[in-house]
Order: sequence, then C-alpha cells, then structure tokens
Amino acid sequence: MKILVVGGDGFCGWPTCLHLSNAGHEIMIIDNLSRRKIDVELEVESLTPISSITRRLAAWKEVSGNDIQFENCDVAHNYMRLLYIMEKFQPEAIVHFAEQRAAPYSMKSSWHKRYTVDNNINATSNILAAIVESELDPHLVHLGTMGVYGYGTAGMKIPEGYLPIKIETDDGREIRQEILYPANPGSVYHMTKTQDQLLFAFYNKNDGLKITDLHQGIVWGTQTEETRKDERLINRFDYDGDYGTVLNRFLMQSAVGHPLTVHGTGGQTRAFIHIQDTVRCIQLAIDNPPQHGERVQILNQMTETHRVRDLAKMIADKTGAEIAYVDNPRNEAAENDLDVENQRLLGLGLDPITLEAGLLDEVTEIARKYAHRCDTTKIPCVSYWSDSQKKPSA
Ligand code: NAD
Ligand code: USQ
Repeated sequence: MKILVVGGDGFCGWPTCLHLSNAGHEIMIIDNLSRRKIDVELEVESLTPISSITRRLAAWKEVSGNDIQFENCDVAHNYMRLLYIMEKFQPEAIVHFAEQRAAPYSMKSSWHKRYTVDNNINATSNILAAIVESELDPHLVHLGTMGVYGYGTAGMKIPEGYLPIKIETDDGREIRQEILYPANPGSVYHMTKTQDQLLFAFYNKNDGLKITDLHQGIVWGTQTEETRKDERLINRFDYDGDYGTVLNRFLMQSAVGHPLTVHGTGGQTRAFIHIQDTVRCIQLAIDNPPQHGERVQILNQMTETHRVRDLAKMIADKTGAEIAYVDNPRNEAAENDLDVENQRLLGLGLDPITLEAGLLDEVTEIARKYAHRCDTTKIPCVSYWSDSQKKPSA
C-alpha cells in the first residue's frame, strides 16, 4: 500500500515509517523538521544521538533494501505543495503525526500558544481540504490524545470516543443518541486535539472521508524492532522539561542520578503505551479502515494506567533513585482516577507490552549509555500554566 506519513521524522513517526516499510508498504514522509528546530530553540538535544533525515533514510536503505521518500514541507502553511505531493504520490493511507505535541511547550508564552494553535489546526485542516481537492480516497489515520477527554471519571470507563446518551423530550419520549465524549482539554496543545475532532466529524459528514482518530496515551520507551537494527536508525529520546514525558523522564533521571521530579503529590493517573505498541496499533488501524459512510472511527490507544507517584516509587525501588516532590507547574487535578475502555485495538489483535515486560531496563540502559549527552539544567519543568504559579526567582 502507498502510505504518506506526515510528521514521519518525529518520535512516533520515524519508527512507524520503518515498521510499515518493513511490512512491505511504500512510504513517503512529509516533515518540515520543526521538531529538530524546536530543539535548537530550547537549547536541548535528544538524549539519543539521532541522525539527520538524509542519513536515516540512507541507513534504512542499506539495512532493509527499502526506499523511503522524503519531502520537506510545512503542511500547516504550504497547502499547494501538500496538494501537489499528494496528487503525485496518490496515497491509499495517510498517517498524520504533524502537530506540536508538548503540553508544557504550548503553555510557555502567548507566542507558543499561538504557534501551537496555528500549526496544529492548520495542519489538520489543510490535510483534510487537500484530500477532498485531490479527489483521492485515502484512509486518514490521525494521532489524537487521551487528553481530549480530560482525565476524570464519572464512575464509568471512558468510552472510545462516543458517549451514549438518553434525552427525555418535552412530550415524554426517550431518545437515545451517541455524541462525541465531552471535550475537557488541560493545555492549549490538548485543546488543539479537541478541535481536530470537530474537523474530522465535519469532513466525514460532508465529504464522506474515511478517518480513524487514535486517542493515544503517554508513549514510553524509545526503540522498536526496526530502530534497534542500526545506531543510525535510533529513535529520539526527549528528556527536557518541555518535551520529556513522565515515565521516560523518570527512567532517564534515575540513570543520571537526578531525583525523580514528581509534580505535586504525584496523584495524577495517566494512560500509557510502549512505542513498539504505538507502531503496531497504527498498522492495525491501517489494516482496518472504516467503511464508506461510517462515522469517524475512534480508538483509545493505550494499554495500562498508572499513578505518577506509583511510577516514581517503582523506579526508586528498582534503582535506588531519590524522589523529589516539586511544585506542580501545571493547572491539573492533584489526584484523579482513570478507567479507560481499550477493547477495540485489543479486539483487532493488539497484544500489549506492559511495564512488566522488561523493557523498562532497556530504556534505563539506553539512558545510561547516553547519559553523557544529558544537560541536567534542562530537566526541570519551567513552563507554567499561569504567571501566578511562577516563583519570584523562576
Ligand atoms: P514529535 O514532535 O516527535 O513529531 C511530530 C513531527 O511532526 C515532527 O517530526 C515535526 O517536525 C513534524 N511536524 C510538526 N508540525 C509540522 C508541520 N506543520 N508540517 C510538517 N511537519 C510537521 O511528536 P510525537 O511524539 O512523534 O507525536 C506525534 C503525534 O502523536 C502528535 O500529533 C502527538 O500529539 C501524538 N501523541 C504523542 C504522544 C507521545 O507521548 N509522544 C502521546 C499521544 C499522542
Ligand atoms: N509529570 C510529573 N513529573 C515530570 C513530568 C510530568 O509529575 O517530570 C506529570 C505531569 O504533571 C502530568 C503527568 O506527569 O500530570 C503526565 O505528563 P507528561 O508530560 O508525561 O504527559 P502530557 O503532558 O499529558 O503529554 C504527553 C504527550 C502528548 C500526549 C499526552 C497523552 O507529550 O503529546 O498527547 O502525553 S495523554 O497524557 O494521555 O493526554
């Protein structure tokens, strides 16, 4: 199958491209390399030494014999080029990763808020408009987030996208409907993902586009079967206060002898998935497109939930690391429970890799191997959800 991977140079995108290429698909990446430029802005680098896109692609050709094509294009702002590439490549599936994905980065300043909204919503809107204008009929697979739901629970499992409701009409009849689960974003970044959902619902209803939205939890790990094959294929490992996500940060912090930075009481419960399962889920989604006329297919892409302080304790017990309870820079519930439905991907054959699978050790080993590349001044989270949270010295 011809698959266009938009945002294919990123943390989830790169291993997905290799996985799909290995499975025999013809892959074209579109990426504007903005994530690499943000590293320059933040004066930080991936803990792992990632190769340039040209070197990555040459290494993959050498290792697998497969070509992956690459086009440098900002899909949020260069609509005509996106359309041209699409018409030329004629993709049967498009995987859309191309958004600014860090909640703390999206809250740093008014510039960062506006950048995130402009980039993410325009990227999604342009891809949808280009699909219609090109008159192609690809299946669009988008990486959404569990954060569209908020992380609360009303005493039920968070369903996969749609909430069944009962409405009592004025004349006493009972009407049953399914609506999009109420959006409850916790950052400007998460808010852009809730807006994406409306764009998908509209283009699905109006133009009949086939769309799958994968509401993914926090991805942990760094390597997959394919990225392990050669050091030049290594995946990125973000550890800084903006882009590093909690479990990978704790594993890296334990490896470099830094206390584990638990926000507040660490009472936040979140959904997690290993990067190897991310790439498998995307393949499962591609293999199981919605039918024409079917509503947007929404799947919760997560395999387990954990409370942040439990993760810290587990890693501290394993490695002897200290735990530091630090002021929470975010505006989020101090404690929450989370119960999530994830039967759809399990039903399609996902066999989850859980924390017990031993891969925690692999992440720690990688973090140890590249510990000399860590700039410990970049570990603290210094992006605040509001000015009132800043300490005078911060
Ligand atoms: P990433 O930042 O590593 O990758 C995103 C890629 O998209 C980058 O290579 C970037 O250069 C590219 N990009 C961004 N804007 C672009 C534009 N306008 N035009 C072209 N390319 C553009 O992020 P990631 O961790 O790989 O996340 C990928 C997707 O998965 C995101 O949409 C994110 O919201 C979602 N997601 C990620 C996680 C996670 O834990 N990493 C969890 C849930 C959902
Ligand atoms: N946290 C700490 N200490 C840290 C870092 C984070 O206690 O050093 C806490 C945060 O306060 C938060 C939780 O850990 O309560 C998760 O934070 P995170 O940075 O790991 O994850 P988040 O900001 O939610 O974002 C990540 C990805 C995003 C994706 C989202 C999925 O960056 O792209 O959409 O996970 S989800 O969380 O399910 O919405």
